[in-house]
Amino acid sequence: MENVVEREKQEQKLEPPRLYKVVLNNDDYTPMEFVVEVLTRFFNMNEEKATEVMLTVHYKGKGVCGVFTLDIAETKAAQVNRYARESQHPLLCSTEQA
Ligand code: NFA
Repeated sequence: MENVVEREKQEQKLEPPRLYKVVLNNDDYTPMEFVVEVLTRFFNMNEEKATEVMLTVHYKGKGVCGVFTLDIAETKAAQVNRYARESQHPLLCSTEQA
């Protein structure tokens, strides 16, 4: 009982974690099909959603893949950039505070 009171006091002090967008940037060379594969593989999108986000990036210059806490956002961006470089595409993934 006392524990619950202490925990509730503690919870009231906590700020929500800051959130970061993982952003894909357009370029002229990465194949559309590769971008769709990245979005399905790293962001668990279905083909339809991945195609929609890919086209947003293609036509508007950038697009949001997801919103995460800092560690997860930076890890996802690094994984995408490593995979793109391994595949010899210039695709760039970055993070921005949400
Ligand atoms: N603009 C690229 C092309 O025409 C496709 C692309 C989309 C690249 C989204 C990067 C991000 N092949």
